[in-house]
Amino acid sequence: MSLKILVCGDVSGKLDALYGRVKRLQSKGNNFELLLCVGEFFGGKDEDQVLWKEYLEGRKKSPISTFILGPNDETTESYFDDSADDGAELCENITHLGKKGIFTGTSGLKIAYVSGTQSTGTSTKTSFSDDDIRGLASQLGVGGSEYHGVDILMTSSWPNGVSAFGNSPSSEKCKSCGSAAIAELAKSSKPRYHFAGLEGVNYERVPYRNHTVLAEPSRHVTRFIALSSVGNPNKEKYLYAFSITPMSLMTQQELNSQPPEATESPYTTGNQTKNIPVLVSGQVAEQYRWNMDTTRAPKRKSQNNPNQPERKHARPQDWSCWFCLGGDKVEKHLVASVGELCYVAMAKGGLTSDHALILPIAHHSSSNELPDDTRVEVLKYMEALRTAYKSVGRECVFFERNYRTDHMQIQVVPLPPGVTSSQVKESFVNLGTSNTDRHGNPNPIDFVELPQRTDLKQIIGRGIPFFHVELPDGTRLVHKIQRYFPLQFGREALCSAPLLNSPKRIDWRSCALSCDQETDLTKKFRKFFKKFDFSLDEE
Ligand SMILES: *[C@@H]1O[C@H](CO)[C@@H](O)[C@H](O)[C@H]1NC(C)=O
Ligand SMILES: *[C@@H]1O[C@H](CO)[C@@H](O)[C@H](O)[C@H]1NC(C)=O
Ligand SMILES: CC(=O)N[C@H]1CO[C@H](CO)[C@@H](O)[C@@H]1O
Ligand SMILES: [Zn+2]
Repeated sequence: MSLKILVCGDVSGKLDALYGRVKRLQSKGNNFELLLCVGEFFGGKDEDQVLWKEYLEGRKKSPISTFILGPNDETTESYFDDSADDGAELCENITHLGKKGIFTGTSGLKIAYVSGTQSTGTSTKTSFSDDDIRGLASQLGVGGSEYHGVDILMTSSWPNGVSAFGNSPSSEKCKSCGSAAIAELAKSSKPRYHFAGLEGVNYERVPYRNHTVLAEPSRHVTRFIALSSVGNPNKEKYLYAFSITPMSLMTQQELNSQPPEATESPYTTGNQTKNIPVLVSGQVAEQYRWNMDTTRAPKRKSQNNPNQPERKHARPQDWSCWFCLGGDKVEKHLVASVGELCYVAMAKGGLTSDHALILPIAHHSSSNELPDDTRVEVLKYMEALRTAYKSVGRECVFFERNYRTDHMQIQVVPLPPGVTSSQVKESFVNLGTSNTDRHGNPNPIDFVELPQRTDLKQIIGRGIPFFHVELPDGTRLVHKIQRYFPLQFGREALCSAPLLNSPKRIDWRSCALSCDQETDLTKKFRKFFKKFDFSLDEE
């Protein structure tokens, strides 16, 4: 049973604007269960007081049951009278939740909440103390064997450090804003959704895990969403609509399914940066060449020579990244070829048995951010792979999605013999045209064709998300990602009938193989690619 919920950032007294918006959504047939407001609900100005009086006296009415936090500073304390700590119904359909607590809806949805900002000492009407947070944690029963998490955590303040390992918030100040105690609470209480306000910034972090991969059984992920304020001048999102089934009604499997883009928890304990040697890319490559084929002596004598000056572009590895070749998580058995600065791996759940990836060894987010030497090697691998597939009568497509990923991957997918570039183009363009957003509204993905010899960087600025595809005839199409972009888009286009004709393979998870099968594919691929693999050349 799924419930539709609305969450709003700071209302700051703009009740008419908020409820006007809610009524329009309701009039389109959306039946929302409740509206949760984080941050500051009331405004400090005289006119805000006047408007509120209309609601208090019943001349205006809230069209939805609304649950609010507050106060967060002195200017709005007076609205709450004696309810600041324990909460109260302020008027019909507007309820103040109070300073902190747990609220369970009739539907079984469990919501924990904390209002205010972090106090430097004892708690006040507008701030919470460490004791408040500990009190809430024990009320929830966190740490106990029966505790599995809450559906929603509402806090006015951001948790400090939430963007670590994730996408960056648009505002620089939000990389360090927020409360350490809220971060601690988010970590221990493991909400499925965590909402915050007060910063006037919309930030939707990619989901993060609440378990250590391989070392612990999987748990549900957390989605942290910060909302901007009602009527903000930048038109940033302040109202978030979503559907949720209370966790108490879900199977373990449903609850714990992991979105492919999930990251490490931003609140991991221990000092992640400690004991991590800074490696030089060439050294990592050498290590891997050893691991892959221990019968072969290393050939690049110069690299083992301690007198050799270090490479110019020494880049640290990110130990938590799945694709950093020097990191802890890279799946070694999928690695097929290792060059100086790039490597080739088999795609997990590939579209074909020889669907490969080209990746930089060091942590670079996209082909737009690569240093020149790395870019040159990427092109070398592209050419080598193109030639290899051609030798068996197949053309290939390269595509890259620089969105919700922070380590560049170029996907290389060989096509069945006879498929033409115009068929491939048509498939990508048609799928783009018919794209809809999460709510089913048209949201076409439009492509621009890159002129020959034009660098992607000239069209798409650094740091801007994009989707790029290169057809067999060298035509390159690029889409600048502005809003929601379907993560499986490239796979879906290639799975269409004239191309691979394999609609069941769109989701990589449905193509997942066992580790043994993957090892086998990698071996076969290495054998196939050997003749074309320049990384194996004797110097
Ligand atoms: C109060 O909220 C409920 C449930 O969200 C809604 O059905 C009802 O119409 C609201 N009351 C008013 C006066 O709009
Ligand atoms: C983590 O380690 C680094 C380097 O040793 C140090 O500078 C930093 O202060 C440490 N951070 C914490 C939270 O201990
Ligand atoms: C409470 C809890 O188990 N938190 C864990 C969430 O996941 C990270 C790993 O990503 C662990 O380090 C935390 O301890
Ligand atoms: Zn990486």
